Amino acid sequence: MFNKSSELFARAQKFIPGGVNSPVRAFKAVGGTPIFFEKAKGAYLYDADGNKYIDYVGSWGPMIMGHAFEPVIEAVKKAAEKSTSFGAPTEAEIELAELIIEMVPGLEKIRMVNSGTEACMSAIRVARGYTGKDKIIKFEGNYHGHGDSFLIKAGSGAMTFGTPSSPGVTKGTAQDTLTANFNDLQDVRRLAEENEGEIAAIILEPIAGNMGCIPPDDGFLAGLRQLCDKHNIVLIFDEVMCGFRVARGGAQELYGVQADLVTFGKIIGAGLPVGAYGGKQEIMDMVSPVGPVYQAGTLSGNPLAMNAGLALLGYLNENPSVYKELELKTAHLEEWLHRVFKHHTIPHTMNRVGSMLGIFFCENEVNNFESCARTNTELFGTFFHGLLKRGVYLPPSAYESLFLSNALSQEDLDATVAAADDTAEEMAAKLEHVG
Ligand code: KE4
Repeated sequence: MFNKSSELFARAQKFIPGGVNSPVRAFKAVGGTPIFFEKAKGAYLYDADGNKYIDYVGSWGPMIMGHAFEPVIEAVKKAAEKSTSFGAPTEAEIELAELIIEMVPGLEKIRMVNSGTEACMSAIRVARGYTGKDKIIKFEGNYHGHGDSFLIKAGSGAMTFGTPSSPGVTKGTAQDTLTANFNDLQDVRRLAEENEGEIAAIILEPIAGNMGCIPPDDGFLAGLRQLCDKHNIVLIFDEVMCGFRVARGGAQELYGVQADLVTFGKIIGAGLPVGAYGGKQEIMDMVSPVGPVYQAGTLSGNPLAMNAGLALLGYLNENPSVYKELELKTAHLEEWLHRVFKHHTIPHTMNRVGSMLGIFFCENEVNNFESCARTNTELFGTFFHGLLKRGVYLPPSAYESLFLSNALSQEDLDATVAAADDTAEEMAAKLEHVG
């Protein structure tokens, strides 16, 4: 079933730490051997052993139209024939910047980088340069990449591995990162008042996607906006995950709250390495070479990545019905998974925003880090492997979100529910055994 993946994993571990280039891929949170993939098309992944899977990871978000989406492939092929990089400006960078600014409310200028981490690191540096203040507030369970300032009570892989605050981050750095409870305005208000005049930025995932999927409570984002206005703090929405995923204009459009800076990744590169940060001209013109805040990158604005992003975002911009279709597909999956878990008396909660879906095996509602941490991770492991062996690939961690692609058919959703129903029997038996 997984012989080739097992061989490849053994070989990979000789040369690459943990055999992976990103920790969450190592299956440590769910056990077993990571699957090595060979190809993918539309909603389907094919592993090194030739097994086929219905994909609910989508490379952690970029594959909103499914894998090897024709317009993207064609665009990358064409761009590659003209060289893979110039280290100099190209028209494609302007076109993608223009398109993102057209699609996202409130953006006036944007800078391309090579990852979501770089986008978030740069955004807080600019906020610090713009305000002359050092501290930032982030939220427990939010993940903004592996920049030092963010590896304090972080989500995603950091949470999965129990290292929400990573070694290697200096005390000097850590002291400038304050952590608040997600969806707890009072907690943020307290920190803002206790550190009056010292906070440069509040950065958050407006829809938390790195402790499962947790939407903002009503009024939370608007409350943060008011707090930032009152205390002269830069509000940064990290939309690396939810940007272009939950709506054409991302979370700002969905909730009608405007941040001062927004970070992007994933979908804007259609699977190629791209990040970006942007916002008001007054703030963004702090960035070198216009302003004094330095930020650079050899491959920033890479022509292959720009053309891939243009093809995918261009399609989404011209076909906004995709978001309605994704909404219906994800709502259908959520409803039928709920019926399966209910039928088998499996304690569960699901949170959904558009085509981001969080599945938690616990009795309680989940609206912050503490409640998310109560999810039964062992039971999630059973769920994960039960679906895997039935040809359905979920994110290999209880602290991640599922991402649906518009390539999923009704048959795919039905097959997923059937696999979950079979697996739920195993889960129920495990729960009975535990008593
Ligand atoms: P990257 O540096 O991995 O491109 O982006 C970091 C990042 C920033 N902000 C948000 C909201 C993110 O979700 C991410 C990265 N997401 C994870 C998935 N939970 C990447 C998967 C991985 O680490 O391999």
